[in-house]
Amino acid sequence: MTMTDKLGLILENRGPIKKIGVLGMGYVGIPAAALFANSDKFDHILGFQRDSKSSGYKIEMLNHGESPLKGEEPGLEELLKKVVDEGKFKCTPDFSRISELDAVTLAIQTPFSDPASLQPDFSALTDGIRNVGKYLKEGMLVVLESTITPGTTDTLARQILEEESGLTAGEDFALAHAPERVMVGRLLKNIQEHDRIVGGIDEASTKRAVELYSPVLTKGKIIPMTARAAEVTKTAENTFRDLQIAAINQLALYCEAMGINVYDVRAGIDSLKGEGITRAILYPGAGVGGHCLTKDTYHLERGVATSEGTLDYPEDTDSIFVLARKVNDFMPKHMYHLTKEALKRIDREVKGSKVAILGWAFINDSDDARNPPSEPYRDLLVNGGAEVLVHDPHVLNYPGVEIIKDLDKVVEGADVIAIMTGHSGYFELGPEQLKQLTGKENTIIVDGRNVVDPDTYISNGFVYKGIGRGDKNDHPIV
Ligand code: SAJ
Repeated sequence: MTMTDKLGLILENRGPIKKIGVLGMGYVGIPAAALFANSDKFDHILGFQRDSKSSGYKIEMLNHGESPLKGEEPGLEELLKKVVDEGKFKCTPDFSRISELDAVTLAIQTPFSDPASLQPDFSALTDGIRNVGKYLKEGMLVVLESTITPGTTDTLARQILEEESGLTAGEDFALAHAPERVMVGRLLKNIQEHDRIVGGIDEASTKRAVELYSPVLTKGKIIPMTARAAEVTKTAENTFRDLQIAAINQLALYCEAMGINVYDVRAGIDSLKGEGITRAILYPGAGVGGHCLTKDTYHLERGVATSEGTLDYPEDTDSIFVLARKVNDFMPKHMYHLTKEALKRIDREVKGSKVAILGWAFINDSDDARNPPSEPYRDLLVNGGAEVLVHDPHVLNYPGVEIIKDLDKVVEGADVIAIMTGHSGYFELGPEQLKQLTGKENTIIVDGRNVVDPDTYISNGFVYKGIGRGDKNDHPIV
């Protein structure tokens, strides 16, 4: 009897999955746990959260049916209240209760401590896996939902779980990777409607993981594959998105140098419809932030660097994926260069100027400020001797940076207004209103998200700079 047959038998004898645990009560774990609890296929869901100083507060909030996630998450608050009131979901710091469960998922952050040396910081993930290993029982399923370096499920995770439990993966317990594909602001919708990649270390593990995720999908379908293929799928889909953004950012820089409007070019390219995704063209901007695109390339790079096989790749040639990272990481610096050039046009310099940054969140209409492109831009200005104030309608606070809600206070007396995030409210702003606040004859506006109409601002005496707007960036100053 093969290992997987033995596991298949154990899982069959154990019966259908009824009790599930979710480790990591964050943007991925909380909606996932709520949807598991809302399914009549499952009896009871435990959310595991360490009772730490920084995030222990989540336990009580969740057990009152309240979402600790900031920002708008349609349907989540109601669903949490429902499943808590029904007694189907409970949050606990007691990891020993893992032993009473049929399946456990881990949705824990996997940042990179040093992208250059491709060193990820797996400390939180490893702690979580070790906690599961301690209470792992025969016939249980363990699923990693975090985005991880290809190979992690079948090496690091397997080793720790076997070490802690004394059991064998693929023989005594099932192990799989089912990467999250959620975006803030639509967490529940994404989990239910996106297809779900599910990859086990063996067939029995894949089959068991398919049983776990099928009930929560509405429009999405399950796409089964091996654990490593699932790891590559996730890291590669974000790497491809980052590459697509880098391509349009590079084109935007070219358009500036050639004195043309990147949005004309984009509309032109975009007109060649059909025949698949390759013709999809994204949007240039002030940078790429967030917890995903900024690191998943390095997970993919580390995956191939640590794989057993030999990579056949042109000699002395950088990975285009890493180059894409460098182009996207350059965009906040480009915003700084545009700001300097604009100040020079009115015989001013960064030193002593007052800059109003509009937008700290990494993405529009969200409070998510993980790896915000605004931060390197602000650092360059502050190091250059500018006084910088930051406005964001959604972000509550950020270490070392005062986030001001009063836009007038931020723009008042400013020499430069820099738009770093495309929040909807900024599209409502007008040149007269802003000019009144700055009180300047020639206020500078640097648009990093194509929010304002250059001509409207230029005709009101603004000095305009926009990413990709080579057709306007050297306009005559009115
Ligand atoms: N951005 C641009 N131009 C664009 C699109 C985005 O400059 O055309 C910038 C955004 O301003 C932001 C950053 O890129 O700073 C990331 O934006 P995003 O829309 O990719 O948002 P994420 O990182 O939250 O979501 C991505 C998504 N991945 C893919 O679409 C392949 C999402 O589906 C994933 O679930 C998520 O990563 C994740 O958690 O991995």
